[in-house]
Amino acid sequence: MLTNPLTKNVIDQNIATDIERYLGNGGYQGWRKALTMRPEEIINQVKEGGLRGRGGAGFNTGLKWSFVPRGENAPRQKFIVCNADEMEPGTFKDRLLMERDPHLLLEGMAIAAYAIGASIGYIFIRGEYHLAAERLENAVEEAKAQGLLGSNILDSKFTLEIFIHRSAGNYICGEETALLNALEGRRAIPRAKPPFPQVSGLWGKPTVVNNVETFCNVPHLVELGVDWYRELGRGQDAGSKLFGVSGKVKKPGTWELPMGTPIREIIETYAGGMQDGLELTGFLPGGGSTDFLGPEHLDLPMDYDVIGKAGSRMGTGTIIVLDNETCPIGLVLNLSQFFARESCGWCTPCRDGLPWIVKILQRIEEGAGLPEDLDLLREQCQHIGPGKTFCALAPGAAEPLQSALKLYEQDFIEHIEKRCCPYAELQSGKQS
Ligand code: L3W
Repeated sequence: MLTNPLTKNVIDQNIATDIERYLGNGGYQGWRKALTMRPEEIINQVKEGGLRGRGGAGFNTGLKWSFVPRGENAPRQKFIVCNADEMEPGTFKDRLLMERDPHLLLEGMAIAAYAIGASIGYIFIRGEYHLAAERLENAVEEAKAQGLLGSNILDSKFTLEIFIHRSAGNYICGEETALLNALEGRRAIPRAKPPFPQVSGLWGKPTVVNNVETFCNVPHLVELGVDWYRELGRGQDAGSKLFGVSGKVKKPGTWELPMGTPIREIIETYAGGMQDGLELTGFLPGGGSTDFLGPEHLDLPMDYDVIGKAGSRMGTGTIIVLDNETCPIGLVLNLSQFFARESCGWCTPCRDGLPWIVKILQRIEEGAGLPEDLDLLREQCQHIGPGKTFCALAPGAAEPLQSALKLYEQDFIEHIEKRCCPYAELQSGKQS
């Protein structure tokens, strides 16, 4: 059985950057099969397969597609859009898929476009991802030359043109409605939801936006079926997932593993465990905008709802580990600086709240913190939390901070009482 459907080309180093190799590996079979199916059948299969959005939110993909209006009264023009603006701190999974298996993404997008009735697709790609963008551009030309994209695809009368759009660069462009504004040439600020893009998206037309990895799951799910796909998962969730680990582990990296793989197994077996002499004190399970979990959570399976119930989010599934020699306040400061810089500035709590948080964290880290700073930070987390801002950027930024204030409270207190960063002392002691 094919156990690593997404990364068979990546893991085996059998990189399928050209269409001949991709076809040789069984590529575009899902697309050929999809063209023999009715669009509703495909949507149901993806829904029942249990594929959930791999960009961070975990929304059911088939359900999302089913919201696109159909029938005579629906707008004729619809769009399919790939969110390839991978900028979440600690997240490096979509780049690998695009660089090493660009046709897999195109195939997934083509199936999605056919299912929702879109004739135009855009891949909105992070500006720094030059190699991925070049390989995708080349892949589009190759697929067109083989009649797999373009007009009257494989004599089906279905037409799809896919364009690669390089981002001018801003984290907020990864928010789906800001991304649509950027594609339209407007200022990249989020739009109010509802209406959701599936109903009113690009230029007001029905639009489905999915993450790179989400699209890459679709060809195999359609080709091999619901049961096969569901059985790939080890826990509650279906399919496989690219999990990553960064931080002071022996072998940081990205691996395709079954959904529901325990966190301990990912860190110890695949990432080789902590570097010698270091202990894990906590981790962010899915990128920089998730809540810290402690060592007592290491045996949890990586499933969306399980991690949610534990008080965090699986997010992008890319774990950032923290060790006993790295300052948790320094880490949260670094993340907060990123989120403050990347705020689009549209709403006040995010625009003004994040720089204020940075200032407070900075003075604590530099040994100038005040005892009342902890309450001030907790209050700020409330002001930028869910429902207080226009989009998920600021609530996401609050997650590592609010959880660090619980898990690492003693560290905050020590910084303030000792008027220094004890971890900096530790490092300088080691060097002398
Ligand atoms: C119709 C409803 N559609 C939700 C759709 C919605 C969207 C998807 C998820 O943020 C998170 C964020 C980051 N009717 C719907 C509906 N939808 N309810 O479902 O929606 P939502 O609002 O749950 O999330 P979001 O605003 O898309 C995504 C977090 O992911 N994240 C960020 C990752 C960043 C990258 C990157 O760098 N590219 O991946 C990581 O954790 O913080 O919380 O399509 O339309 N009632």
